[in-house]
Amino acid sequence: MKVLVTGGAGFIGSNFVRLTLDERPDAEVTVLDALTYAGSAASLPASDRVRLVEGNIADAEVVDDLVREADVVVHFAAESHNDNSLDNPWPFVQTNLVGTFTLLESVRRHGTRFHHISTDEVYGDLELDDPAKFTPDTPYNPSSPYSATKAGSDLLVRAWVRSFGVEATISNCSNNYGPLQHVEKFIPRQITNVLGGVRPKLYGAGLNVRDWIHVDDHNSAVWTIIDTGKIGETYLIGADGELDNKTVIEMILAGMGEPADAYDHVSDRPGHDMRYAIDASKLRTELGWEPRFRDFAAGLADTIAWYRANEPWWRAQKAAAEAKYAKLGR
Ligand code: NAD
Ligand code: TDX
Repeated sequence: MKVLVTGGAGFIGSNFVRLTLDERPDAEVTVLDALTYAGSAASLPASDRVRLVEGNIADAEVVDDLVREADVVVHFAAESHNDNSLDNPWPFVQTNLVGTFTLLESVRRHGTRFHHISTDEVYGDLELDDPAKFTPDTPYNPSSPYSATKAGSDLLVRAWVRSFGVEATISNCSNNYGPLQHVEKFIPRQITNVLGGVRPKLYGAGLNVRDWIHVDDHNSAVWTIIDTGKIGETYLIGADGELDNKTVIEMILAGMGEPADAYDHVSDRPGHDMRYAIDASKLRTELGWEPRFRDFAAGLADTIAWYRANEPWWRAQKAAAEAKYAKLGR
């Protein structure tokens, strides 16, 4: 099976490539990745079953050559960070919308199976005391330029399925954690701060809730959907991992041997979504998927250990990421 993975040099994509090599002996992987600030060839495993092509998903010629030879396209590539989208939305429009459009036109031409990776943020946010969770029927209501462009990309996929018969599925997942995540994101930012003797930074009061899932659980669900999902359907991926940000920072500090209050409150993110929560019952009941990582504290301890052991991987990103935050006052 020839698998084309867009964005495979980023956090979730590179973990997807690893999982695929481990669990799919018949798979050969081509990664198409622009190697932006968020992507790194060093995140990919060395294997003669993996080929990295440096290129842009909005480049129709490059895309078409690779789609022509693929059995399935798994589309992770995106501009993925909310804070960056609030600072400069243009790359989000270009990659998330134009890039997804370019891929859709190519899979349409070649009749190739397509799986689109998206986010729970397309649904906006929930109140802290709302008993509801997001379901596939929740109306789209994105808050940031990032989530608006992801919402738009989902709608493009739906239109290409309905109007052109493209064989696509969509998944919307909650917040991922695990190894190889860029240090701009919440958990790795705080771990690498502590490793560098800097206090973690909590936005606002830190009451915002995220629904954490281990990256390998996200990726095992993606394979379940590719194998057994129904064309045209949307599946929500989550593992019932709701925690507020203050609790997560305290867990990181405790896990690293620091006092639980050794962090700073910084200014809040504009338009900051309060709570995300996923109801994954469609994926569980219709496709029989179950998460394997059910203990967040244990998964977090492994993630801390990974960043401790892999400073050469993250050190180069850290200064640039913190310089961006300094400009934003966060
Ligand atoms: P990431 O920023 O770590 O990786 C994105 C990758 O895409 C990078 O390797 C980057 O170089 C590449 N890329 C960016 N623009 C490109 C372009 N124009 N052409 C080719 N490659 C390009 O992101 P991530 O956290 O791994 O997220 C992957 C996908 O999963 C995204 O679609 C994101 O919206 C979605 N998602 C992420 C989360 C999360 O918690 N991180 C949760 C749900 C969904
Ligand atoms: O230093 C920080 N302090 C802080 O309190 C950072 C970087 C973040 N936060 C807060 C903001 C959020 O409430 O932590 C929470 C998580 O922040 P991010 O890691 O930036 O993630 P989020 O904005 O929730 O979006 C993530 O999950 C959904 C991914 O970045 C998206 O790509 C995915 O779609």
